[in-house]
Parts: sequence; structure tokens; C-alpha cells
Amino acid sequence: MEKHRRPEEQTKDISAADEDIITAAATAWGYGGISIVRLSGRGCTAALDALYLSKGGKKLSELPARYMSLGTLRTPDGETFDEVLAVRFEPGKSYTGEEAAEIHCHGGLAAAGRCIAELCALGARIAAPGEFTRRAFVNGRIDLTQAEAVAGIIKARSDEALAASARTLQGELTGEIKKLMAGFTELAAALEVDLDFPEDGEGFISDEECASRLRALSEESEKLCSRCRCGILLRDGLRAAIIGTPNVGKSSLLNALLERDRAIVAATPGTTRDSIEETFICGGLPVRIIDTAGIRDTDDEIEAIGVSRSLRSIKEADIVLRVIDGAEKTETYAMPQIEKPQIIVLNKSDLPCGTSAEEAEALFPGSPVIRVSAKDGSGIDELKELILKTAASGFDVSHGYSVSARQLECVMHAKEAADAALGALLTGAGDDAVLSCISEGTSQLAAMLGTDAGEELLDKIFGEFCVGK
Ligand SMILES: Nc1nc2c(ncn2[C@@H]2O[C@H](COP(=O)(O)OP(=O)(O)OP(=O)(O)O)[C@@H](O)[C@H]2O)c(=O)[nH]1
Ligand SMILES: [Mg+2]
Repeated sequence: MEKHRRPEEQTKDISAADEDIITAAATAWGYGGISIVRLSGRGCTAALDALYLSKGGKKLSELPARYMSLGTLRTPDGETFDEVLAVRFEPGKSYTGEEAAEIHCHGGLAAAGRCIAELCALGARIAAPGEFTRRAFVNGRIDLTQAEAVAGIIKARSDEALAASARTLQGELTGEIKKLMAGFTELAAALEVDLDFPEDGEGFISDEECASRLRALSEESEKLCSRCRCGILLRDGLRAAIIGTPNVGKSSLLNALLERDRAIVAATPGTTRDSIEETFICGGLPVRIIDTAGIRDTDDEIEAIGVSRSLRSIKEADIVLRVIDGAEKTETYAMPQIEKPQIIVLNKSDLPCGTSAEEAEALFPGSPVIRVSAKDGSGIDELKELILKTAASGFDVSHGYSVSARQLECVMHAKEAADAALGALLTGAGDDAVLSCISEGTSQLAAMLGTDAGEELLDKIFGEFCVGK
């Protein structure tokens, strides 16, 4: 199978100049209907001319741009190795903004691998991860928010996450950032006039006007933060740990949430020993749900390890589902205090009531209580809604923006800069101090768009993309 090795494992020289021809499979490396090989860089059509000939006997360079033609791939010795579709793109009218081409080979590993190997023999090199998108960014076709949205689309696991990435890719977030940046720079300009002409009485902008504009900038930044946090949550999801004493129905609840029999359920207390993790989509949010061993004092060595894992999974969770057997009387509840959002799940509602919702509320003041039956499924949809409401409090999942943690930090810093500028203004620290905070806000927003992004940052961002994107 030597010749079927992933081509990017064979050669790697990403130190060459940006204008060289890069190539990679744009489709997943495996078995499938087609494999798309992508090429970008000046002269890539000419390189393909040495390999591709259309059924009508034309080279790709002789065919119109953005026109897909059927043809064959041949080695320089004349050996035909695949029947393909090929298309070329002119500079300025391609994904990367450069001269580019695509070859749609038959699927599987052999045809695309051979095509890439032949292209490399003709002078192309294997693209580094994310290099096509990086070129689109470097060529000014997209900004960093849009580039990172491309990664968001690939990672999206729900319609809502996809919509958040698509709206970011379409430039909606870019527009909002630019509007906010304009707010910061206009205010800075007004303050600078005052600094330059201090003798002009009242000044160009009053302190009240300046304070009100700074408050508005802070509010706008906060709204943007919230939409970015929502996008991150939609993409990365959250961890929810199911905890409780033995036999209350934790594994049954996991199965009910997943709508399949994943975990073993038995009447014997202490059934679950190891933690079980699975993911389900809850209102667009990927929820990593963890079923744990029932927490109790035990002499059994294996069960004790399970219990310590349960305690660890509470620490790692974003939200805790604390299950109680609603058919039993729950008087006191010896359990670790949890400093996280938690939902009290009163299970076995199909059986005669032993603990009422009011009693459970009294035991866990401040936590929402919900009655469910993991056995007959009642209350499970409501529990899912409650998980979404508790985890995404304050978010409207239909308004997220797909951003990276780095970008969220930039918006948060921009808000802090607006607050700091307001603080400087109110304490009379002087226009210079206010201006320096405002300028910090502007640079944080510029960093979101990637203006002046250094090579190191770009390496880090695009290094996380897949090869071929
Ligand atoms: N009637 C009824 N029985 C349930 C319900 N949920 C769980 N059970 C039963 O309760 C028993 C324990 O269920 P499990 O899901 O294994 O409980 P667990 O909390 O995971 O138990 P451990 O893993 O031992 O800690 C089984 O006999 C289940 O059939 C429910 O909603 N209604
Ligand atoms: Mg269990």
C-alpha cells in the first residue's frame, strides 16, 4: 500500500514563496464517490496541461475559465490513469484569489494520490493545513473572521452552528466589527481635535457626550461578546454530567436522552462503574453527556474508582444533572456541594410519588427541578429544553457568530477598553488617558479582522485547518 500513503506525508516543504503552486485533496482522504484535487498558484493551469486532456482534445488552458470539462489524466509517458472532470479559475475569481484549478477524480485513495504525485513531479508542492484559505486571506479576499468561519462550517454539528458560521462567512460579523471600530475612531478623532485646540472654549465634544458614546460602545461590544460566546457554545458544545446515588436511574436517563440503549441498566445498585460519554444535539447545541457511577461509600475497589471518576466529571462539567429517585423519600442528601449550574432531575415519575417537586426544591434551593420518567420518556423533551435554557442563558442560539476563543477575547478586551476609557473620563484622568484606552479598543477590533496579523498568529490559526482547505 506504499503508493497509497497520504500524499502530504510524502513531501513537506512549506518554506517556499507564497506564489508557488500548492496542491492537496480537498475531500476527505478515504473511500467515497469522488476525490477533488485542488491546485492554486500562478502557472497551475499550465502544469495541469501536461496531465489533462479533455474528451474534445483540448488542454485546460484552451477551455474557458469556470467551465467544467470531462477528460482524462495521463502521465508524461502517455499512461491514462483516470477519467475526470476539470475546471480552472482565473486570478481574482477563485477561492484563494489566485489562478486555481480543481480536478474531480474518481473516489478512493489511488486516483487522487497519483494525480497529486504527478502534479508534484511537475513542480507543485503539497499544501500545508489551511493554506488555501490562508492565501484567500493574504490576497485580501476574506478577513480573519471569515477565514475562521470557514473552519466553523467544517466543524458545525447542527443547523444552528452552521447558520452561525455561514452568517459570519457572509461578512455579517465583519460589518458589526467595522461599525464598532468606526465608533471608536470617530470618538478618538473628536477628542484629538480638543487636544490639538485646547483654547477652543467648551471643546469639540462635551464630557457628557463622550461618556454617553463610550457607554454605547461598551454596550454594543457586550452584545457582540454575547453573540460570539453563543457561536462558540454552538460549535464546541458543553459537558453535562449525570450524577446521583446508586440506582436512581442515571444510566436510564442517559439512554432516554440519547434515545438508544447505550448504557447497561439494572436493578442492582452499583451497576455503572466506569464513566460513559456520548454526544447528542440539544436545540442546536452539541451536549457531551457523561453517565457516572452512583456516588456512595463503598469497600469495592472498582466501584470506588468509579466514584472518584464521578467526582472528577462533576469538576469538568459545565452543567450537572443531579438525579433523584422520585419514588423514594429523599430526606437529606449527602452529596458534594456543586458550584455549577445544576438541574435536579426527579426521576421515576411513573411510580407513586415519594419526593415531590416542592420537597426537592427545598433540598436544593435555587436549582430548577424537573420531574421525568426515564422509563416512559415523559418530561425528557422538557429536560432538554431546560438544559438549553440553563446552559445558554442570555443567548439566542439563532443569532450566534462563529469565532475562535482568540476572537472572543478581542471583543471582550474592546469592551474593557471602552469601560476603562469611561473610567478615565469620569475620574478626570485627562484626554490622553481616554484616548489611549480608545486606541486599545480599536486595535483589539482590528486584531479580530486580522489587520496586521503576524506570521506566528497566522501559522497558529491556519495550522488548525485540515489539509486541502
Ligand atoms: N419505574 C421506573 N424505573 C426506572 C426508571 N429509571 C430507572 N428505573 C429503574 O431503576 C433501576 C436502576 O436504573 P439505572 O438506570 O441502572 O440506575 P443508575 O442510577 O444508573 O444505577 P447505578 O449505575 O447502579 O448507579 C433499573 O431497574 C431501572 O429499570 C423510571 O423512570 N421509572
Ligand atoms: Mg448506572
